[in-house]
Amino acid sequence: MVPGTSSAPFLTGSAGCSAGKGSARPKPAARHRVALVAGRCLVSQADTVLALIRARRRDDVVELVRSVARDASLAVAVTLLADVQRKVGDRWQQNEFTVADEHAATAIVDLALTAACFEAERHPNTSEGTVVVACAEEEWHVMPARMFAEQLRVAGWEVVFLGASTPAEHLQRFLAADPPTAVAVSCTVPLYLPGTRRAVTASHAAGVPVLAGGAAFGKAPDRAAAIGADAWASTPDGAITTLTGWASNRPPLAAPIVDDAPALAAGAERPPLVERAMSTLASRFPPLAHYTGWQRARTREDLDCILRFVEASLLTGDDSIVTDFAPWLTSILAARGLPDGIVPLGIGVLRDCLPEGLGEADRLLAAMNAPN
Ligand code: B12
Repeated sequence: MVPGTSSAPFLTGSAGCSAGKGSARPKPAARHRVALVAGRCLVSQADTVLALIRARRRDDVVELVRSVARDASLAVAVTLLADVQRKVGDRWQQNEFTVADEHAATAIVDLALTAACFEAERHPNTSEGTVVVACAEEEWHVMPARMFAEQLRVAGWEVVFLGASTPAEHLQRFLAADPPTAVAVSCTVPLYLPGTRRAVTASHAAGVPVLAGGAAFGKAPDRAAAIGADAWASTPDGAITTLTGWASNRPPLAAPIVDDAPALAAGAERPPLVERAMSTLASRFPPLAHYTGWQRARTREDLDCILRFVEASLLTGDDSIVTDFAPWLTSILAARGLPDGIVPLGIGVLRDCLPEGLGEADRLLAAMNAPN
């Protein structure tokens, strides 16, 4: 699908295999004592940390972040590390960082976060309660969940951290065995909101209320309410207010506001739909005929990804999931040299192949394709 390139996966799958156009490692800067500045502008500090990471100065990163936690707070250190991670994500999106660059950066950020946690002063345990923090099924963005979990711990809560992608059934058994005050479910990418909804249902089956958070929920409580979460928070302070209330007064468990039947129906149609779309794409996009098996598999995955964003939108009743997705996808593809019309072409093919009865999915695909 990409004229003039040999590796030509179609949509987002291209991101995972690109060489990365600006991935050359900068020359190590002259060794200098890292400025330990709690009050300094975090944006420039994030640039400093990123430069240190690129120069493979792991220990300097750890020392800098520890000092921020010591001199300011864990919250300030987390804000700094989150800024760094966003920059890493932006560079990956722009095809300047490979996945390997991202992994190398995240590994150092992980270590720095651990060091900051040991440095930060922990409030004496107020015995308010225990919170289990988990990522939704299929969600592998552990770092955001951990950033949140560690701040909760420092605030005096007992935290049990389950890490990445926890299957809903296993979460339910875990919670039922020793019910905590609450479970905090983290979801970073809207693709994993269906798994988050299953986590909510499983937690409720164990009688435990759910606090939802993470970038996939956007900036308002609506998506969390749609999938039945009992509360949503975007900051540790907001979370603590809710959790403190729950510790003294367990809330009645909420029910989802949006019916999941349309999303499930669309999900059931997805595999045959993707196959039909691959055939149609072959007739509308001749280079597909020359794709390798690997490239065809990536193309299939990418069509699947578009449909999963549509399902997430159906599940939450929130069109902004698809309207935000389209420009993101376009920027990913543009950075990898794909032609301008590639996103509308893929979406148009999916629309033409939709079976009867998926009118809402069709409407969302049209919204995805509408010019901003
Ligand atoms: C590192 C990383 C990965 C790593 C994660 C490793 C790890 N240990 O976490 C790996 C390699 C696994 C990965 C994979 C993918 N990634 Co990624 N990843 C990132 C990256 C660069 C950093 C993540 C991070 O550390 N964030 C830390 C901070 C920045 O996150 P935060 O949301 O602000 O977190 C705070 C709050 O949300 C809150 N919070 C979090 N959870 C909770 C929970 C509760 C209850 C509460 C109250 C608060 C709360 O507290 C946090 C701290 O303050 C992000 C970039 C980004 N902007 O986040 C991309 C990013 C999230 N990834 C992205 C994508 C697309 C993917 C993949 C789909 C790529 C692919 N084609 O395979 C896969 C999905 C894998 C999966 N199944 O989950 C996109 C998502 C875009 C979108 N439209 O949503 C991003 C934004 C990159 C980009 N700029 O395009 N990724």
